[in-house]
Amino acid sequence: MAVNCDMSRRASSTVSVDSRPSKRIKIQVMSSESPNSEDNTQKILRHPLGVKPSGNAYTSSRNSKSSAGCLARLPDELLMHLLEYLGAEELGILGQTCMFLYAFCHSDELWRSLFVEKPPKGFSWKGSWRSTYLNLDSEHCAKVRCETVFSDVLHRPFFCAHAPLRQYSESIPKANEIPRLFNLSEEEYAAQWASQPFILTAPVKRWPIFGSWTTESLLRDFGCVSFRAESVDWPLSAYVSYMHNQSDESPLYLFDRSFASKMSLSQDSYLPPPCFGPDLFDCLGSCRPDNRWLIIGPARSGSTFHKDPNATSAWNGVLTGSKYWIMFPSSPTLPPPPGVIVSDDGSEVTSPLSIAEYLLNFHEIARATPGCKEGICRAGEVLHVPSGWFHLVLNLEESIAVTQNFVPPRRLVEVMKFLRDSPDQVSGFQEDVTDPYGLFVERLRECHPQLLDEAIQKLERNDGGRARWETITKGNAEHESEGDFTFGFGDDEDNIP
Ligand SMILES: O=C(O)CCC(=O)C(=O)O
Ligand SMILES: [Fe+2]
Repeated sequence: MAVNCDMSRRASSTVSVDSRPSKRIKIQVMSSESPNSEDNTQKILRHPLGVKPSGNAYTSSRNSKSSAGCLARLPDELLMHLLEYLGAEELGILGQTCMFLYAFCHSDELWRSLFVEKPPKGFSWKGSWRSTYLNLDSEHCAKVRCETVFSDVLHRPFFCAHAPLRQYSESIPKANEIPRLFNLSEEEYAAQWASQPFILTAPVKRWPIFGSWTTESLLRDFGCVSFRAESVDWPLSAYVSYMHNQSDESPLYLFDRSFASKMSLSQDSYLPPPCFGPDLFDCLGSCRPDNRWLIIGPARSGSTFHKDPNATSAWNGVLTGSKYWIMFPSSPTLPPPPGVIVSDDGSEVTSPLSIAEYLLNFHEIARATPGCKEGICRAGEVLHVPSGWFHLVLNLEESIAVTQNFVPPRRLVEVMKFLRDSPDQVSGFQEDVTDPYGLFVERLRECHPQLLDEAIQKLERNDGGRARWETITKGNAEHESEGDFTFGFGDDEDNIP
């Protein structure tokens, strides 16, 4: 009998391994629980090749690993890393040598990497990365049973690709709920909400594209247009056929910043919800960094924990489907969300686990962590992401959304500080913009001189605070009790709900 063990695996990959070898299969649920029960994480899923979790080796009289020759001496993680260096032909040959290596060489994540590195021209999606890369129809895919292969490296991604996730979006504790409002005025946003997450239920329903953009209508009108999905550019028709027939642990996510020109969108196809007011990056004109994206993905796709670029704020309007959000404020004195690692200088946010693995391992502790905010943004609603907030997003169903990043006057100082103090982390500007901070200050001086003056004063006050903080913390041990002094922009207390 297969047992699902909760072993940790792959320490670093952000793209996850998926071992499904061919077309979508119906997963057998080998449990007495009702198939509709949401508490399914303990249910035992059968891997398409019959691979079982490592722990099962202890009760089995046979273990195929022993026939893998000297490769059997390697831990599975290392073997998988080695296989990442092989090409398609080598994987094919090695995979024919024994059942154990057959299972490893079928790992779909290996084939996903090969595909992404060098996409075959004019491919059609065949249900798995391997069969698409090799242009194999399912009837031409051998199905070798690998019942005596025991490997978490192969089984865990499969388990994560199928473990029910919807339950994590349910029973949100009252204190964690992201407020859901009908609408806000510009004044209300500036006065009370610029540093808080919230969901608005009115504005998106007024967009001309709301109701008219569905997967089917986009496929009809833009099927031949290529969109960016992570590191590949695919015609929408190829992406939709992938989306409808895949079972990756981390499904490829369409995230395209040039959609408006590709789709010849008119100015009024959608408008930013008015409450967000002016976007101060507008004064950069054509030099502004990327600021809007079309997002399409299947259920279980989404975004792992991150903060938005350049300390900008964002809104994310859902046109179809629904998204579960879990968010945390950040500040120099707050730890990052559980399971998220931030480098000392704050420049790198590492969230090494897939969304499924994160939810399986960290959701409970994340939900109980002070500051945690959660909510479901449904079709016709828009969610506000305040500058600097960590967020993880899970599509509960196939979803289409539009997101836009902006600089509201109330968060100008954060953006200026980021551009000034973290130039190596600034992103999205064209290469010829060599000094984003200098350019922004210059343009603000022309367009919003008063806002600039106020922001510079706050920055200077903050710099003074920082200098004082550094004096206190550097070798001045008798002042250590002042260690709870924090520097901020005066508004920062509203960062913490
Ligand atoms: O829809 C998503 O996956 C979230 C995108 C995102 O991170 C954002 O809008 O800031
Ligand atoms: Fe984001």
